Amino acid sequence: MVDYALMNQLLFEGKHEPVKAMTEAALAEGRPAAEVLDDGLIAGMRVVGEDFKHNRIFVPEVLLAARAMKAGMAVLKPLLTEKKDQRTATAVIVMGTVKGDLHDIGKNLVGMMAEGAGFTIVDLGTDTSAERFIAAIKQHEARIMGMSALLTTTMVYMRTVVQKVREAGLHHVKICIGGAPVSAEYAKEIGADGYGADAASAVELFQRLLAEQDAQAATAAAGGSAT
Ligand code: B1M
Repeated sequence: MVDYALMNQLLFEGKHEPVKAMTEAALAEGRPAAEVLDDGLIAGMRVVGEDFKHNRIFVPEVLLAARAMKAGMAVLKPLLTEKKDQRTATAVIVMGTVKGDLHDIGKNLVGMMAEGAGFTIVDLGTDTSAERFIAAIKQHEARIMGMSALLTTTMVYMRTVVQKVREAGLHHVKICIGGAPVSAEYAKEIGADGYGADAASAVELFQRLLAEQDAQAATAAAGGSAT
């Protein structure tokens, strides 16, 4: 039986092949993908974060741990992205990590889970400027935009993106933010429509905002005002 504590340790040590094999083995044992993700992978990465913070490990070790995390995520991806809800299938979400920021593990997870919930994801990757977000929203007629930031130095750029998206006349697009240093309060402060603490709550947020958008469109079509 797969031992999650050992899996966490192997992830910490950056052993990507064993982490991949243990992810496969856990699924073969019938463990749910969400459990393998939370207890096998994310829990290991949490320890990496703590040790990084206290200078017990450094960027090279973190890079190896990130590679191991991604190896496990690649195994889980088909299960997490398997479409479970067709009602949201036409809704496009443009996602990206903001300018100056290269962290993409959390953003990728949110994208996978949202895809599993039926959304179509346009992933702009990392280091994404406001201009790239705006161009992608227009090109793909996105209804939602998701921004991720993991650094206190890059989260401030989210405010710029919100401003520029609104200045571009894209008032109907719902803007969501997430990432370790941000919060619901910060989302409100910068004029975003919502904050997701983790991938599951981000997907719930997307679904709620989509329903709100549909209700607003219906009210507008009926010639009323959304009060
Ligand atoms: Co970086 N790093 N890092 N790092 N790194 C942090 C963020 C840090 C907190 C570590 C620490 O000190 N404890 C710290 C930031 C401190 C701060 O800003 N105050 C830090 C630092 C300092 C740095 C560098 C500056 C280090 C250096 O070079 N000296 C550098 C910056 C590079 C850059 O971006 N320009 C750097 C580099 C790196 C690596 C490249 C080595 C690597 C990233 C690899 C990659 O992503 N491809 C890395 C990693 C792995 C981390 C930690 C250890 C782990 C992040 C992670 O993947 N977590 C991180 C420590 C930490 O976060 N405590 C750290 C797992 C992931 C599942 O969680 O990303 O939080 P998370 O995503 C969650 C939620 O936040 C939410 O849902 C996800 C799933 O549950 N969510 C969203 C995320 N995005 C969302 C978007 C949404 C909704 C929800 O949209 C709507």
